[in-house]
Order: sequence, then structure tokens, then C-alpha cells
Amino acid sequence: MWPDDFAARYRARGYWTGQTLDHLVDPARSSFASRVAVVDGDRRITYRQLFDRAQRLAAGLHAQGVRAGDRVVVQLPNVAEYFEVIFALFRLGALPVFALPAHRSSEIGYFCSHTAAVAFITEHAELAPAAGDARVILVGDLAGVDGDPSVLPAGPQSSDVAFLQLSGGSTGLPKLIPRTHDDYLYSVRESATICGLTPDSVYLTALPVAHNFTMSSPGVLGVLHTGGRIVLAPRPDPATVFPLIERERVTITAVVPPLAHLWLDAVAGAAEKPDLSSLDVLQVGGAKLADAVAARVRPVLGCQLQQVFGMAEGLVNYTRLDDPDDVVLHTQGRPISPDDEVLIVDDDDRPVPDGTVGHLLTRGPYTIRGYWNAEEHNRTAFTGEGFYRTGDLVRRRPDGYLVVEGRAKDQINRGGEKIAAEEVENHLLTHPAVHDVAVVAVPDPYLGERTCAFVVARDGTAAPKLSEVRTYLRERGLAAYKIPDRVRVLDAFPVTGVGKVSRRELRAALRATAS
Ligand code: OOB
Repeated sequence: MWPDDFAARYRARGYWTGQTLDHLVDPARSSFASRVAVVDGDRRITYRQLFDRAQRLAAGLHAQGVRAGDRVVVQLPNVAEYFEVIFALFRLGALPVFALPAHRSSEIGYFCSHTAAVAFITEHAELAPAAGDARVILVGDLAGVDGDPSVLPAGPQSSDVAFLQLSGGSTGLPKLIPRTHDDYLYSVRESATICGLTPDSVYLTALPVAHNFTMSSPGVLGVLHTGGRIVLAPRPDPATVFPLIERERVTITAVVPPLAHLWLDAVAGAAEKPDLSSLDVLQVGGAKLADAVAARVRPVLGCQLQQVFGMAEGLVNYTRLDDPDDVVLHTQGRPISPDDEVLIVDDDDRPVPDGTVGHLLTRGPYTIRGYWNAEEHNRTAFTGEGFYRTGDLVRRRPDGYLVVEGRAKDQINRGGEKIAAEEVENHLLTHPAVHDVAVVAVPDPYLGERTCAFVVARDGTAAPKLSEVRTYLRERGLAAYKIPDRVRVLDAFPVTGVGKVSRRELRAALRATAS
């Protein structure tokens, strides 16, 4: 948590307002109450209906024993129930732990045990055994969880942790990110302004709704803050989203670079063009957008591009809607807040001049000061002064805009989906035929990066083939996006440098041979 003097400053400057996230759907903000908040297929849910249902669900969960401070692992696809669940939990002061729909028993089991979750809400009955002691509530059974809201105790404080978000991770196990009501609401409100949201905005949720980009940049919470409308897409493919954009007159949506690419190609190649004329802004983020793809957005889709460089730990950078093309096409934006402190440093933490590539460190009014229950990891993930080491290599232009030039963390960014190399390596090291393994990113024209596992076989055994590796990891319950795209077998790893070989050097050496 933030030191007192920082917290006092963020309050005095009006960033932290003392409100909690459940306030976003409060019908006391009566101008919105009768408007549609969420469209999910044929279901159209007003702000008042969402509020009422969330209150009743909160009471039902309370009756089942869910209390303030309890953790509840939430794994929901893009469905209306997601909103009922999160606002019910926010009302109770219980903490959603946001799993992704792609997560499987390995990830879910870890989230449930690591957070000592009291409940696991999912659509996947087959993942129930992974939940351990947590009560499993299937999405289809949520409607039966109901109670009288008048018995609910007082809600949380704005300085309390509101939920745990997942870190992309670079170590063996994913870290959890505690975000408070105060800090998150600040980023949501400012993002809504920066992205030009109004009560007439219609936001298409094409990416998973629980990802930080979709939730808050400005995402679904930004839309609820301004009284706009959320349209949920079950899948992000053109055949699903284009008709939704047409029918609902969508004005803004957010995608990762491979999806931007896919949508552009689909429109460019269509004999009969979809009507995307309502679309004002296409936000692209989560991974570096290639200049060539950026340049096609306006000519092909007829809308504005906004680049978004953010992280679930906090800091979010946007190109602004009135920025010139040079900035929008070639930079990843600038921070939300005048109090976002950005340091770009060399390997010894010494600041580098503008224009020089260095490690991005940051702290500010909505960037965490530490991961949840991870004291030891926090000592290296944050500086003594509380700056978060993002692991990103960036350069700052004289106008303050950032350009992402690379990454120093042991992570693969597979089209916006983050994979911790070590997590996959640890799974593969349990394979009886694997002596050693290094998982590295290899460049890919479509996804940006894919994963390659370099495997050294145990003496006298045959190294597992790609198909065996895939089956093995699937059976261990690893999410599909973490499963290597390629396997390469080596007799031994190259010896890099003198003395003990660091994993990082090894991965770098192997990456050089992989492309
Ligand atoms: C978003 O959040 P995460 O937590 O999944 O991943 C954060 C990491 C960053 O540290 C950076 O390595 C990479 O994803 N990243 C980008 C990028 N946006 C994110 N790298 C290059 N260019 C970009 N535009 O990915 C996220 C959170 C909020 C808003 C948008 C994205």
C-alpha cells in the first residue's frame, strides 16, 4: 500500500475520492437508472436492474457465508452475469480474483489455494475439482443465489482492496495484484475522459471482460461511469463482432494487435463491406502494434486509432484523440496522470537521457506498491522507493510520449497473452524424459511472438515431440495459450559467458538461434 504522505497527496489532489466501485451502478445517479447498461445477446439490462440484481446476489452470497475480505475466484466469459457478480462482491467487500476463461485446473487450483478462496464462480463444471475447499458456483446456478439486500452489512472502505487482478508474470507462479477502490476508480474516471466517453458511447467488449484493458482502460467500468452502454461479444472474430457493431451502433472497442490485423484483413477482403460507420475509436494495446498495421486503421475501418500501453499493475499510457498522426501511429502514448512518475534507467538504475532506450520504472496514484502476499518477490519487483519495475524497455520522446522498444522480463507476449517462461519450464521439467528446458519467444508475423521450448533429453531417453509436449501440458491443466507452439531438441544448451549460466542469458542465446 502507499505510504501515508503519498496517499494524502493523492487525496488532496482529488484523485482518490472516497467512493467505492459499487457506486458505478448506484441508481442514486438517477439520470442513468432507466438506461440500458449491458447488452448480452437478446438480454438488455438497465442500470437499475443491474443494481437490484447485484444487491440481491450480494445478500444471497452473504447468506452462504461470503464476507468482507473473502476471496472469490471469478472465471466468467463475456456474459451479463459477470457484472452482477462483480458488483455483488464489491458491495460485500469480498474480493474477486479475476481468472481468464482460458485458465484450466493448474491455474484455477493455484488461485483457489493461494488466495484461500471461499468460492469459485465459473461456467466450467469440469474445473470444480481444482477448487479444493472453495464452494463452486456454476454460472447457470447464480440466478438461484438470492436474498434480501436490507440485511446486508455496511460495504467496504474506498481505501480497501477491491479485487485481485492477475499479473502477466515472469516467474514460476502468477502474482496477484491488489487494486483498491480509490486507485482503480481514479484510473477509470480519467480513462473515460481521455477516451472521450459520453452517455451515448457504446462499447463493444471483444476481449475477455475481466482483463484489465477491457475492465478499465476505459473499458466496461469507464462506460458505466459515464452512463454509456456495454455490448458483450462472445467471441472476437469478424463474423461475430461486425454484425454486433452494425446492430448496436458501437462507437468504441478495444483489441490486441493480432485482432486489429484480423479485422483489417476481413474488411479489406470483404466483397460486401460491413457497416462500421458508427465506430469512432479502435483502441489497440496489450502488445506492440506494428507501424504498418497502425497505418491501415483509418483508411480501412474509417475510425480513429488509439494506442494503449498499460499493465494490470497500474500505469496506463494512451495516445490522445487529438494527437497528430505521427504520435498516434508511432508511439504507445503517455501516462494518464500528472502524478504518474516515469523513470527510464540503465541496468544499474541510473536514469538515461530522453531518446535512449532503458528500463521503465513507475509509481503513481493507481500503480501498486507490491503484489499480494509476495514479500520476497516484491523486494526485486519494486525499487526501495516504491517504483514498479515493469520489465519493459522503452524510450521517451522529448514530447513525453513513450515508445516500447522491447522487454527485459522472462515473459512471452503471445498476441497480448502473457506467458511466464519459468512457469511453463517448471511444468516441462516434471516430464520424465526432460533433463532441461528453456522456453523462449520467437518472432511471429501474426501474433508478434510465439513460444518455442528448447529441450535437452535425459540420457538414454528420446526427447518428447511437440505433440507429446502439448498433450502432457494439457493433461497437467495448463491454459492452452501457454502451451509451446514449437519444440526444438538440443544435445546440450550453449554455454554462455563464464561460470554459472543465467536463464536469461540462455534464453537470449537460444532466441537468437530460433528465428
Ligand atoms: C495489458 O496488461 P497486462 O498486465 O496483461 O500486460 C502488461 C504488459 C506490459 O508491461 C507490456 O509488456 C505489454 O503488456 N504491453 C505492451 C502494450 N500494452 C501492454 N507492449 C507494447 N505495446 C503496448 N501497447 O496488456 C494492458 C492493460 C491495460 C491496458 C492495456 C493493456
